[in-house]
Amino acid sequence: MLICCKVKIDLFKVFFSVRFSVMTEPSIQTIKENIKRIAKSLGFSDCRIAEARTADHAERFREWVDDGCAGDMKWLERNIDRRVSPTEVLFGANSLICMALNYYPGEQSQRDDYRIARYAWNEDYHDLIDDKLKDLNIALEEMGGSQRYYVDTGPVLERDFASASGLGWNGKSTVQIHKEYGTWTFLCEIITTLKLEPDPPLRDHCGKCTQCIDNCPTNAITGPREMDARRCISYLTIEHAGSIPLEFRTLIGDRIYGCDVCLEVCPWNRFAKISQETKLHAREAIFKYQLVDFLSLTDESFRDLFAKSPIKRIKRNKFLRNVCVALGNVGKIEHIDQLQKLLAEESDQLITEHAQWAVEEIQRRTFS
Ligand code: B12
Ligand code: SF4
Ligand code: SF4
Repeated sequence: MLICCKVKIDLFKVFFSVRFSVMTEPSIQTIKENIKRIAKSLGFSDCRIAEARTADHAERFREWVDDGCAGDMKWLERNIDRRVSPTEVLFGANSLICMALNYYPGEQSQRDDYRIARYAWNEDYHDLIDDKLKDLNIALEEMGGSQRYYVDTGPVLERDFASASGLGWNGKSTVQIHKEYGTWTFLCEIITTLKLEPDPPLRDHCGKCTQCIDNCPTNAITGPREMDARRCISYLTIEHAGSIPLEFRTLIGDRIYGCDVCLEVCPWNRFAKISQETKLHAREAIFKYQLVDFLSLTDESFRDLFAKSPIKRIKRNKFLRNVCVALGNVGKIEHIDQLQKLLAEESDQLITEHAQWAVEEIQRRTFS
């Protein structure tokens, strides 16, 4: 288990004070404060408590799935009852400890020929946060609780419970906004049998702003707090398995993995702070690549370059599919040779179909 020395000492102090307080029957309030202190010492940016009851917007979620908005993400259709109800996930659950981690890696290091969503500039947050949750779980066991913990790894409607706990509010983009860290937070939670006093929710602070809706390149935000995932560039470049529908290819622009537009335009990011997690700052080796260089990645060099990165999850063929779409949109005539080379040597049809499209688009833009 990787806990740095300072955190270890802090945890020891807190464990000791919890043990001591358990002997003297601590109040619910003291336990809650101790949990928040441990969460802070583990590097979480904020930690708040929600009651383990059915999610406030459970019905909306069911309708969203029924309307087909989840597209290929069939896993969202499974376990709906569990996703909206923590007591279905953990028998005897009383509370959710909801946490946010600031991942903002700054404005630097994005190249001018392609864009990668900031959350994927370096290591996979699932692994990084899972380690922290493991440590917090040990502390909670010491306090007598049984737990299940997730960071987008289980059936939990994370934004709904984050809203209920007052971590932030659901912006019109559907992204959860934290007053201090803006949109740049990962969410995670521990469902526990410990009965903790819930924190009050925040009110909505979007006001009259509609920046995210107005600027979404594909009109995926169909109304305030409504999104059709099938239109979202994040879905199209990460989750969608097959060919990218023609109607979206040009709109994707130079985005090769995820999309940050509705986050970048949000005024609540004016005071965003750089994350303390250096493993989430831009990985130099990735951003050394020019867009066209990615075409020469083999399975092996793809795995090496994106080791421990979330990008590794989409595998080489979906990644090169995305690179070809971006080249079709921003590539130059001198890139056609590399695309032709790929067309001659590549056997994966998903890649060749998009490479052919890229060649035609570059020619069309250059000669029309
Ligand atoms: C599926 C999914 C996606 C899909 C669909 C996104 C969507 N908006 O539904 C796609 C692939 C498009 C996607 C994209 C992104 N995702 Co995503 N995604 C998820 C996942 C796995 C499930 C979300 C889900 O259930 N969607 C279905 C809709 C209906 O649910 P929902 O947005 O959660 O909305 C409910 C709540 O918002 C609730 N609600 C809560 N409070 C309030 C308040 C009011 C007043 C109302 C009316 C409703 C409401 O009502 C809704 C209906 O139940 C979650 C992890 C998880 N387990 O929850 C991560 C998660 C939402 N994603 C995350 C991230 C970082 C992103 C991206 C920013 C990545 C990127 N840069 O490319 C984009 C953002 C795009 C966007 N505008 O949402 C983070 C969001 C963190 C945050 N601060 O909000 C999460 C929480 C993962 C994590 N653990 O950190 N994602
Ligand atoms: S991530 Fe991009 S495509 Fe998806 S809703 Fe936000 S702005 Fe639109
Ligand atoms: S851009 Fe404006 S409307 Fe959209 S989430 Fe941010 S504050 Fe709310």
